[in-house]
Amino acid sequence: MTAKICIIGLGYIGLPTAAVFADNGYKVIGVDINKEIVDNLNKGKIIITEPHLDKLVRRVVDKKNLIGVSKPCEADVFIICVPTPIGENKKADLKYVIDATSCILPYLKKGSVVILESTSPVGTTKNIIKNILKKSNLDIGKDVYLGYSPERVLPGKIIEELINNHRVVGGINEVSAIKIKQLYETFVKGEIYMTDTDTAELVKLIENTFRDINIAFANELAQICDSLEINVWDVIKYANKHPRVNILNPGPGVGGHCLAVDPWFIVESRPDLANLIKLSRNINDYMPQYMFKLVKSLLKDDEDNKKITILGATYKPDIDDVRESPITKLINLLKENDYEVCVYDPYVNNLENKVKNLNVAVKNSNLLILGVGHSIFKNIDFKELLNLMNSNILLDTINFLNKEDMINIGFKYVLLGDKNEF
Ligand code: SAJ
Repeated sequence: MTAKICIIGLGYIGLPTAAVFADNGYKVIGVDINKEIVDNLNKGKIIITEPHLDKLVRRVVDKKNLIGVSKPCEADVFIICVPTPIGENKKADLKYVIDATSCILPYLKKGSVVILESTSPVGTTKNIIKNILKKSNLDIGKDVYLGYSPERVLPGKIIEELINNHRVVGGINEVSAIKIKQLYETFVKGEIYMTDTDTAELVKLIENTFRDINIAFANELAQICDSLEINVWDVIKYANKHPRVNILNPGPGVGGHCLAVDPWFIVESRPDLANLIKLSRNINDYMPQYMFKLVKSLLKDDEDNKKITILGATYKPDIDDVRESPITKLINLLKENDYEVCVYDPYVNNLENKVKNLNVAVKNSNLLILGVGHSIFKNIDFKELLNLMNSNILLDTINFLNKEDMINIGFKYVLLGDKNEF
């Protein structure tokens, strides 16, 4: 008989995971404390934007393979996919993980499998989760199998990557790792590597930390190039022609709920040793302020030059997610300093200062900022926008636009990391 799976947390990871398991014949119960998510799910609808997810969810809900509920229930497998935010102190807040684990206690039985998917500090599965599960009086590792199985999916490509990426599974013992591997093998086409839970937790953290450090390097280079009057984009392009060099792109900062958060979990474990990791986080976190300084210098602190229009507010292109977005941080800095900010982002609904009509957002603007490179922005008629503006200054934070084209239209084109003096 096919196992019944209970997935706790129906966010960006839990919902796609639930849908993919359901599509592979499992009876899946999706649990979320957010009533809107659950009610929509039971109507076959989703409230996030993610390619192919809507159709998949509709299909599995119609087949009754996936249902949404607000509390966990009896099942064979429990997968915890709840958020692990950081607090003001930059330490992981494990409240949701602890609550979710406690909630499944009454439903544990001999043979149950418990899997943590949430990105967590090293030791969370082996210490915190295991200790809570022990309250069931079952032998954790023998009666109940426990492990950590992190996702690696890229927002915008979640379904594709859920199925095709390799996976690392950590068990609190070998039999737990084998059980979990067997479960994911039903849909994962990549390799599944087995290890212990501490290793799997650190692997997940260092993947995002590796990327964060590399982006910090690019962001530091952008600042150095501005001051040396060299174009950072050319520097990176030519350096990357070396067979063993692959520098990432600078930008207005690093957002999302992964790169901007996960490295802190390593710093939390070893603050005395995680120097490079911490420094990189701080470099990336500084970028919205660097953008703000650049904006101030472009507008020359003139009282009459206060209207700024920003295109894009999400943390990266072609998604609707604004979590930790560097552009929303820049918006706040500008507002705190009395700039009038209009934001145009067709992907985001609930956003302060959002103006739905692009022309209205741009009218009488003193500065146009390209914050996010949504593909649809390629279709914008920038000449028309220039005619509506009160100035001709265009700040491209991501090297999205063609410099020559913009100059030919009549813009004063300013690019992050391209000889900006301030
Ligand atoms: N960014 C840059 N420069 C770059 C690349 C990205 O500034 O060259 C910025 C983006 O604009 C964005 C942030 O970094 O603000 C993060 O974007 P991302 O596309 O690098 O990653 P995420 O956060 O959408 O997804 C990451 C992925 N991790 C890695 O690539 C190592 C994904 O595979 C993980 O599953 C996901 O985190 C997660 O859930 O942990």
